[in-house]
Amino acid sequence: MNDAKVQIGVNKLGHHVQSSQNRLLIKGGKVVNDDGIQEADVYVEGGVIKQVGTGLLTPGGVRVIDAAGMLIMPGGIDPHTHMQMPFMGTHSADDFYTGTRAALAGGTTMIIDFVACPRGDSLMDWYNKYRTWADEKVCCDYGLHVIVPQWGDKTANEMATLVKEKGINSFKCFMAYRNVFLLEDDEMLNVFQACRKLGAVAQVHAENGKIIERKAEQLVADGIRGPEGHSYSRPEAMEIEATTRALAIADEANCPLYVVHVMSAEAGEAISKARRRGQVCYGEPIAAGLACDNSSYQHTCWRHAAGHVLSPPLRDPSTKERLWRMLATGELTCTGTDHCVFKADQKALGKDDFRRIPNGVNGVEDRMSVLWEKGVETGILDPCQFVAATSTNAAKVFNLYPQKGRIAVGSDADIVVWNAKETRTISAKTHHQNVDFNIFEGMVCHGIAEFVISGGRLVVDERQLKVTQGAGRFVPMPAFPPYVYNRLEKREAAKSAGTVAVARDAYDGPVIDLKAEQERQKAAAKEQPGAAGGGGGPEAAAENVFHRPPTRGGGRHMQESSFSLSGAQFDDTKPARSGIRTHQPPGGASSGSLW
Ligand code: URQ
Ligand code: ZN
Ligand code: ZN
Repeated sequence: MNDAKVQIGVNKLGHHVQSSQNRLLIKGGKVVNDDGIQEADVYVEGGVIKQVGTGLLTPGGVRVIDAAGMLIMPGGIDPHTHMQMPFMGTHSADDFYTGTRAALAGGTTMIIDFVACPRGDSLMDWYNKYRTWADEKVCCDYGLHVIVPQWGDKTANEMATLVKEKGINSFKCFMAYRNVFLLEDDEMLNVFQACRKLGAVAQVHAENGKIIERKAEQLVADGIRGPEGHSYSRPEAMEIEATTRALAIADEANCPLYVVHVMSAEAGEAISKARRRGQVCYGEPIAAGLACDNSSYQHTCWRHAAGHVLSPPLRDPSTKERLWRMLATGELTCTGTDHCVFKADQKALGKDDFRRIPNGVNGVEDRMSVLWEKGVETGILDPCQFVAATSTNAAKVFNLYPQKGRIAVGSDADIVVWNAKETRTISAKTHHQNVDFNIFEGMVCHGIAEFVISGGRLVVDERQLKVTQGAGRFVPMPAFPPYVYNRLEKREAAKSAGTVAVARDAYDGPVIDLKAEQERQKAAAKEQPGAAGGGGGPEAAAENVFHRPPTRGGGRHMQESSFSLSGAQFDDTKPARSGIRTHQPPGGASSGSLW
């Protein structure tokens, strides 16, 4: 891990006191926003962008940054990181200091991490814990999403407090990791409904965790214990199924849904289809999924293969291309990293059993370069789309825009001066992430963060890191992001306009007496040959083949065969019926109970 110049506590001075050290004029570059590129200078003072244009008049004592031939872009926002997260018996190795320092080195000026509250614990306690951990360590601004591992009155109340008082506007549900995070469908519906009411964005880790668990058990029983088992146990179908289910549940709750780490192209397509149907939902591919594939799980070096273990796992090599296309067309919205690193000795917890390998890979430092190289250098994205995918869209979805995600007067001075002409080679030997492995090892990338400005402070100066521990701020994310909720509210109103009770005359005919009907059926069953105390013979034997109880209509259970060895049919002994009587007539059943 590279060393950096570290200052501690300078941020505790107010911005006004620091401003004399933080008057910056970025000159001679091209300003890139998601909606256009212009040749302009940018003047920064007191942590805020004060002027954008040419021929700017600026006060004396200004540090001039020469951006000739370079791009001036909004700093990256990584909406998906896990710093110092307690997980699988250990905790991720990058803490809020090393992780945000690495982020800045790569041109990312804000992270949104996850409060990882385990099942049974209080969301509020864990939120406070994360704030304490992060506030004293972060080198750049940060926000928090909150994981909801259970449902109940307390959860509902805590969610409300977090939104109304604590700057939280998004909650994540896990469909995997049983007994720790996994939520059942009805619990998820409750969380989504609560999000809708509070104006929050629901997020989901979409994998069918229970089926995966069974598959993993079987693989281990069959002797597959290496990291390849991680990939075999989590087939793409489990991600597609869970994504589709989550979308359906979110639609039912009229809740916006953000699907994190979309690793499967078909899962991405499910999101895209839902968007085309009008659903307010978003998909987030991550740098790993856009640049790596599942061949790494076949690597004969255990460390190498285990180093790529994350969930959902990397997919086949054709997936990357499809994810990229969906990002380019806007079918997928943001890019994150799911940065969650574990060193070799931590990954080794699973050396004899892949189920114990802590899940997670690096990316917070690498994302901007990897995406530039794989996305812009290949002609899939233009620089404006790059800005949208790495910064602006996340700012919009999580209600940080235009404070973040834009180079404009009044926006926070979170800026990267990007040198797209030069290349660097990614390596664990030179990166700043606190881990001895890099999934992008050896990748040569155009795009270097030549200068990075975070909250108006120059934190990367001609590629040299000069971070300040604790200088970053917690950025509250307000409820009801307009980018998300404006359309959702209209759509919800249009949807509910179609759900009206039909005016009709009340039914005043007879209603079946279910109790009497049951008694009658019981009596009839006793009369039948083969019933206890009734007749015997071959027909009775044939009847006994059908050992499942009859359906409520007295018919054969659909999972039973209608074939019997004697040639007798299930309903041979039943009187023929002239028609089918339905218990749920069109217009609804007359009783409140299902059966
Ligand atoms: O699932 C996640 O997001 C975390 C907890 C671990 N990282 C990973 O494997 N994707
Ligand atoms: Zn996840
Ligand atoms: Zn994650």
